[in-house]
Amino acid sequence: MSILIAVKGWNPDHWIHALKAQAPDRQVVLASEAFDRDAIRYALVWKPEPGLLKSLPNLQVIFSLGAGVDHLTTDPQLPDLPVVRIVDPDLTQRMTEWVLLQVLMHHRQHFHYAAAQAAGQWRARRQWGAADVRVGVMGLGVLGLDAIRALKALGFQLRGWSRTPKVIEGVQTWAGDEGLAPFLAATDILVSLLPLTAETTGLIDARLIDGLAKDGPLGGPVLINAGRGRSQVEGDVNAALRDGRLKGASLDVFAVEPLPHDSPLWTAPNLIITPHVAAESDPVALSAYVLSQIAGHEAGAGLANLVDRKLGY
Ligand code: NDP
Ligand code: OXD
Repeated sequence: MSILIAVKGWNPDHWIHALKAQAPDRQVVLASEAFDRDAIRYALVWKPEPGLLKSLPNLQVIFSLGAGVDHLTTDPQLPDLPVVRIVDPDLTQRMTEWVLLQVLMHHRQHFHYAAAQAAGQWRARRQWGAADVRVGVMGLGVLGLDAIRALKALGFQLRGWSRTPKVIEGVQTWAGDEGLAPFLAATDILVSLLPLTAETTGLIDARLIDGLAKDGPLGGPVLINAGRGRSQVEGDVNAALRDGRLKGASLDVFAVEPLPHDSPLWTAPNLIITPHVAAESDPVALSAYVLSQIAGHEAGAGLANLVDRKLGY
């Protein structure tokens, strides 16, 4: 009943150590080393080589080591097996920290004060209140709802948009294609926590940006994206930052990661770039999550947080 770890761009040793420390009786193997394919029952993966999972004849469950599963759904040979994604307080808390940090950077006029400091100037500006600012969250799932909970405590006006309708106390919500325009028109700071699917690919384009509210206290709309890079049209975001249609932006995710050296985004004004670190997958916390799911599965209790293969998230 071996566990296979296949991670790209992460240090696999951290995962193997965390799993072995918490489950010393389990055999844990790395995809980068020789292993017995017949023995693998569980695969813990982040961007596995296409075809790897198909080559494991006794595989029972695939665990995505991230909350997003587009790194799997793009594998045309993905076997028809349960795919479990990460839903864990540690990862959620990390994302909420990042969202709060970015919303506050723009709300509290970070770029103005950073420029003033660099020039050695004491340049106080009028500061509006959180209650004057409308923050709109796209994606009202595990991460979107927790970000809303924390933003609410700071006093922002809250808007939300999702695929299916939601009722959230203190939040004005819209759903689906027809709900997008009114949601955007009522949003000063847009936070995207959407999964990447066929429907969300390229969604954040010039048209969407131009639909955001222009009458808010910040002097123009702000885009914050920690969902997936392919949801944004990077040329459109870059152009909107340069011509002022976007007052600012914070991006953690990009169509190509690492962001290529020649991307114009590196020099776009009022843009904060972080290298896909908004909510890192912590090996210790997430090994505990995966092992408890395996224990439940083996006890016949079923699996939680299964991906809907038709919806793609
Ligand atoms: P969930 O599956 O819990 O929530 C997804 C939300 O997106 C749901 O509210 C869903 O609507 C909504 N949604 C999906 N498709 C559409 C659509 N076409 N139109 C409108 N709304 C849509 O996911 P999580 O909150 O756990 O994670 C969200 C994403 O965050 C991940 O998929 C991943 O891409 C990203 N992520 C990024 C990280 C980082 O470090 N940058 C770390 C972790 C995650 P409905 O409720 O109606 O189903
Ligand atoms: C995730 C991510 O999906 O790190 O968890 O992007």
